[in-house]
Amino acid sequence: LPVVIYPQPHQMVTETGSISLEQAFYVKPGSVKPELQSLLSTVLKLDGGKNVLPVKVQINKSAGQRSGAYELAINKTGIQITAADDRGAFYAAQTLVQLANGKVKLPFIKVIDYPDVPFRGTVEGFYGDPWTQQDRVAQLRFYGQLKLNTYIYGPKDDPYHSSPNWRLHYPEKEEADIKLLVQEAKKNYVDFVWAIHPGKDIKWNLEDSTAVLKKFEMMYGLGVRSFAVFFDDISGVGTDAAKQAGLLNYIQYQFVNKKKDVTPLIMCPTEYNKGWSDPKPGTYLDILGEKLDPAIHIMWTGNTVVADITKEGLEWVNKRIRRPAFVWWNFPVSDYVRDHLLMGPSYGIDIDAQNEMSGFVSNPMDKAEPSKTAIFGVALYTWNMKSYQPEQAWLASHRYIMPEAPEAFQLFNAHNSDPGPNGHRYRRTESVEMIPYTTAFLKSLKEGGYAAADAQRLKAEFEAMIAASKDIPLKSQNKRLVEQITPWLAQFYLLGKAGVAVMDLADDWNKKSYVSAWDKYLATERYLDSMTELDQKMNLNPYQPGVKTGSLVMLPFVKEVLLTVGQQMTAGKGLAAAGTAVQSSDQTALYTNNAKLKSQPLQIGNQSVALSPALETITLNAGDYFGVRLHPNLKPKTLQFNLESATLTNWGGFESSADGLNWVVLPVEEKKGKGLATAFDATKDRYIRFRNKSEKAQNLYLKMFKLEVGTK
Ligand code: LTM
Repeated sequence: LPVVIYPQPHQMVTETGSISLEQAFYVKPGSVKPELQSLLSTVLKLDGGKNVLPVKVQINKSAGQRSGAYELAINKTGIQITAADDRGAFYAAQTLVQLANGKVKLPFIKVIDYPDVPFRGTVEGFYGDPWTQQDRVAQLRFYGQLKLNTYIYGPKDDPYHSSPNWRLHYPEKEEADIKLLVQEAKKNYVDFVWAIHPGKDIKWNLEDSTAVLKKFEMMYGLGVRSFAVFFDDISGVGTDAAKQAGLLNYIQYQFVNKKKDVTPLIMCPTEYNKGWSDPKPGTYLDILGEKLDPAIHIMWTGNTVVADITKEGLEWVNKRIRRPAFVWWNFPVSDYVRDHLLMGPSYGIDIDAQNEMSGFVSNPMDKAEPSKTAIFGVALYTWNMKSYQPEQAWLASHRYIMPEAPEAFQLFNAHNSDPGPNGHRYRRTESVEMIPYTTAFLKSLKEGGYAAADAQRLKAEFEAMIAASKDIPLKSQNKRLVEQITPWLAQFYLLGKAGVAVMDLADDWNKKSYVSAWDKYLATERYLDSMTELDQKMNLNPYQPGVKTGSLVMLPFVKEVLLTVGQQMTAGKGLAAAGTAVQSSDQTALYTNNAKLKSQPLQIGNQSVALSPALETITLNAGDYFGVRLHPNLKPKTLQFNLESATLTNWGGFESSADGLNWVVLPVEEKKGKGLATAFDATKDRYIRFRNKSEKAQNLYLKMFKLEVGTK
């Protein structure tokens, strides 16, 4: 069998011969670090005995070698490790562990290996519940095994990382936890980078510069040796490039240069993607490029906030910031689509971009364990870029992460990968293998028949979904992973059931078993209703509540088959009428002229229509507006809003209209951007919006814009 190691080593040559793992080995006492010794002892017999073979470890930093580079040789004389540093020796041992795991002997082998990207890992940089201590410990161990060396701590909802408490000490319990995490990170040769996010309320004076330094000193006291400063998602005075560079340089001179054992600083700029950056020469990015100390890394998310990473995109920014960007890849983060899981392959990352980046970190989901699927891909990509194949990496990740039920996990992931419509317009492939079958089946069904082979394949897939939703919790040893995907597993089961029922419906209808067909019709409807119920009951976060699965291909397929056969069953009556599309100009829709909001999804419930909340600052230019246009059968009742702007009513106003042309100003009860509007003309009003009435651009946060509605 070929030897497979993750991530794939740069050079690996197997030779004839092997050493039994019954063989005793010997490590000269004191010659290796304790964590290396304990790692080696997980697969080698190190307790001495007769005819021992030596394990020799040599640290030998030769010019130009990266941290983490190593050579490993296994031959009849024993095991030799030569590494650029202790991290490299640790990685050699990780390779050895993978060679030995589940085997009875070690092959004779020569490995020469090194990372392509100097800093590789994750940035816990999402909005929502931060990871737990246990989640983080498990991540750090996972990173060690996959040769990832960077974990940036920056959860947006930690008030001691961001406002209001970035100036303050962590409470005792949190301090103790961070101290333990730093130790765990060290054991796994991961740099624990602590990030501060002071830009929402920072004052550009000595007092606040000192406050940042003091906080870094506190974190240094807990063992932290790597630091970052984030200026993303802020507005106001904090966004000044020259001031930001000034603060970072101050930290560089007053802290990093003095400490000697602190790794290079990382900063996340305010204009962190091309879409949001001022293209004019001499503006924000050029100012950073010119003023920021060259030793400091600058993060970058790509051409947009959530984006593919391309060589050309990086070349563009690198010219401006005058250094290779440190990539902040917003995948598989799901804080803008909280009802979905992003379990698909890590693709859209350019294998020719190695020289354009200094680091590459993935921003994951708030669900730590499920995020490992994508992080596995990132580990393989950043270590050996040219060899990276997203689909292969994804397939391998299932066996690596859930060895007890890899097929079930793969099936679940295959149907849980697209985020659904979202404000970032970021979409992923989903249910790829099934698309030829769903397309062919639907086309022929509409023409009055279908191929049995297509139907069989689809039914088998729905049956496999039912089985997978049971197998995963039953077989997986990873209880935390199962816990984090439980609502989606429940929904997946229902989708499987609905799918089987709908395929049986088509079959019965085809065979003219009309009574049975009607039963299957009702059964499909019941499963779909249960899915809607579950969607309304679980994962009730205030942003994108609910639980979506198979939402790109498999669920629309079930609905379409049900509708098509239903139409055929009622020969154009009843159900067919339900399927008649509403005139598009009548449909409830988003109503805006603002570029950043134009893809913001609507959340349409039984009694409400809301704009899906956005996480980042929204800039409304003079005259810009956003709101909703209602279906003519709906009437507006109450508008609840939270736009988080203390001066909202000084510059903006709420308005309603019957035709989108003539507008009436709505009186509102409002405090600090939060409030209610109720004075609608319920019989006429169809358009409700908020508009920037002033003559200049204004900032706000779209936390809530929710209209209670009734039927006319
Ligand atoms: O991407 C950056 C630099 N900042 C924020 C993240 O905190 C957030 O997780 C992502 C995805 O919503 N978008 C951001 O703008």
